[in-house]
Amino acid sequence: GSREFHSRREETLASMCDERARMLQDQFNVSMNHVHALAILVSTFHHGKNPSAIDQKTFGEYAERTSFERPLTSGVAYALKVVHAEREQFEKQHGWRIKKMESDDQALVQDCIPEKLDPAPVQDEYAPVIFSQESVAHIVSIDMMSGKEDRENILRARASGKGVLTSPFKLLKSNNLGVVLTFAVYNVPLSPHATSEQRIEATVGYLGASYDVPSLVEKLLHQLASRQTIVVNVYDTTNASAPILMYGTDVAEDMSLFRASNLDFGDPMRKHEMHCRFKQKP
Ligand code: WA2
Repeated sequence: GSREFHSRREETLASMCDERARMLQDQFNVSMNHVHALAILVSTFHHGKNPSAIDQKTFGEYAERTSFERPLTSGVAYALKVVHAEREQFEKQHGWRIKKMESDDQALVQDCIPEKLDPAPVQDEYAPVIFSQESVAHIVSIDMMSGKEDRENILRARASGKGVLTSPFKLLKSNNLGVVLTFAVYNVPLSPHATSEQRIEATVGYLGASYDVPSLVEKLLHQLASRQTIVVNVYDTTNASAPILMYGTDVAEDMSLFRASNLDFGDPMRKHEMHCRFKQKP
């Protein structure tokens, strides 16, 4: 009867949605592990060797050649922790000023032409990007602590020692919403029981990856059949009363059959869900 038909449809939708959510979550988890390994690479071969065995060219090539290991990421970069007393020496050594992300002309920031950005105003400390994959070369020299989402991520990453995620925000040089994943790099191996003060003290930099969510989810779903069958949306549901749409087009909550599958991106501070519907009404 129609009830049986309805529950069959419900089961089909649930299993299709759960499968897609699981695929996205697994790909995210794989790339998160590789970003973590890159943080250890920088710790070992940049901070652990004198002279360093990594420069921009080496980092860029290695990042590019291993990008197949990080599905869903649009690029990786490394920002150094620089305290104010070291700023002048740092800028001399690199031959450029530390830039700030904010500007009176927001278009300059979004287009991200570092030569046109203002030098960072005096701060206790900075996080200028020194190494990057070619795809995010436009953030080199920018102080990542001068952007709200990047700054919060940096502070949380170094105090926790875990990989942490931003809320969705508009990435530089992109028209889409994305998220940034950050791991802190420490100058000594820390015990899992180290306090956050010990972690902050031992911090030397921040390895981050950016995820351009809409284009990357699109790529993932494209590989699957069923694109004709279901509509997929991805939300950041950290604030349950104000979910943020990260992928798809928002539809007014109608009463049609829909499934919410949980997505675990490994940061307990953030919640995500995949919502699926059938395209055709029965
Ligand atoms: N990476 C790429 N595009 C961005 C961005 C970012 N952050 N922020 C805004 N647009 C080097 O956590 C350290 C990367 C930040 C890492």
